[in-house]
Amino acid sequence: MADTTQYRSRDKLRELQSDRLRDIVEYARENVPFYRETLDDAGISPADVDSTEDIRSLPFTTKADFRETYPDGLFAVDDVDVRRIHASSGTTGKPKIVAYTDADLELWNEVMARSLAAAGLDSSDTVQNAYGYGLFTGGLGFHAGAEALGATVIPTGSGNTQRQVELARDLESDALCCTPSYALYFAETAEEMNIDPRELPLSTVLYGAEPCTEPMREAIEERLGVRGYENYGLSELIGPGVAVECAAQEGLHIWEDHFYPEVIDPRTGEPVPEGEEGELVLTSLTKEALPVLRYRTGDLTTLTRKQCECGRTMARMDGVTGRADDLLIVRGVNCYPSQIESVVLEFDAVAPYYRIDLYRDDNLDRLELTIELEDEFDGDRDRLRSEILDRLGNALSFTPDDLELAEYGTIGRTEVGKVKRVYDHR
Ligand code: DLL
Repeated sequence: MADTTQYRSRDKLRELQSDRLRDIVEYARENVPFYRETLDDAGISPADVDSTEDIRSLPFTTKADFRETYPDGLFAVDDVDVRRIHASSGTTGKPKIVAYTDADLELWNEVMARSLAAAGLDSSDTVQNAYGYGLFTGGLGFHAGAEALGATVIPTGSGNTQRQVELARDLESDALCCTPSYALYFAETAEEMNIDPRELPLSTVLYGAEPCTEPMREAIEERLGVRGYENYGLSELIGPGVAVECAAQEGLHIWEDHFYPEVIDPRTGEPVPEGEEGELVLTSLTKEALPVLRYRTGDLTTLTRKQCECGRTMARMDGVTGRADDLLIVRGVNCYPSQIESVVLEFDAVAPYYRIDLYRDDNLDRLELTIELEDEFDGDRDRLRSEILDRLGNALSFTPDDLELAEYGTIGRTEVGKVKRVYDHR
């Protein structure tokens, strides 16, 4: 049956969201002592919440709240009703533990199946799932969603890349699900095996879990001969399947009937005008085991509610340019790793691999940028270096203290898990 939810009018959607918001605030207050306390402290009774407009009066939930209530202080159901646990390991401290009831798993399947369908897949497709299985939500999230769609799933998980290339060829995988950095690693591995990755049957890559700039997406599409569709999500809300690109590739549709989005100024907490960049805040409208109200994701993006050419009415977010805490402040100049990535990857001679090292010498910050050259590069390195430095200076008012042009293949590749490109030695 066709899913009409994604195409309903904004007015109808708002009505549904308002109903669900009222219910979830009441449900969270009744079942999670943490929410009873924070709502009471803010002087808010669920009866004050009439429509989505009122969401602004609710207090935020933060990563620190997950840490402080570790492991299960935010759960709203008894153990007997928890069917599955996942966890997301932050860079510091304890992992955030998240839980799902049967109904939550069904909801997850539904939004993942929708996400895969929006990216053009259907039950005739073979989906090779190279996201890690285990506590990470990527593996099981994509797996169950692809099954719910009726597709054939090959659960390779991450790693073992030579075998993955062989399987993609022999089992004629149509789609590969993986991080953007892994998609490139997969292409490189195929080349090393003397298999042209463009000749593989793959036509789609469903990438996510890490930032991916436009030039990085182009590199993936070009090297693998595929179309890339971005998927965004986070464990605290559900996992992958919060938002995904459709065929128009003009932003990621947020499945707003389940996840209510806002974008705020991370410094003031106030909403920013539509189209302006800020921190994404999400409220789960239907989750049972772990309802979250106004969760500060830390992810920076913009939001538009203009209708998409695909006909879906659900709001779209831009690809996440970075996290509020990824901001590099080097001698008073602010910039994000993704901005550096966008600039350097505009150069054809530069391969899509780089790293940023930060040091502090005599109380002064120093940033070293290492970028890889394409294998076939035999041009003038000094000239290329000064062109890149000029371009960085013009585009970002920023020049690294050191710019190393490394040989192709010298920067470590990430075969399992999320790529790390910034090393702060300070
Ligand atoms: O990474 C869920 C996921 C799996 C999404 C597979 C897409 C595909 P966590 O491990 O909890 O969950 O990490 C969530 O990863 O807050 C973002 O900072 C980042 N992230 C996720 N998707 C994207 C994306 C999964 N498309 C955190 N672009 C989020 C940029 C992303 N960053």
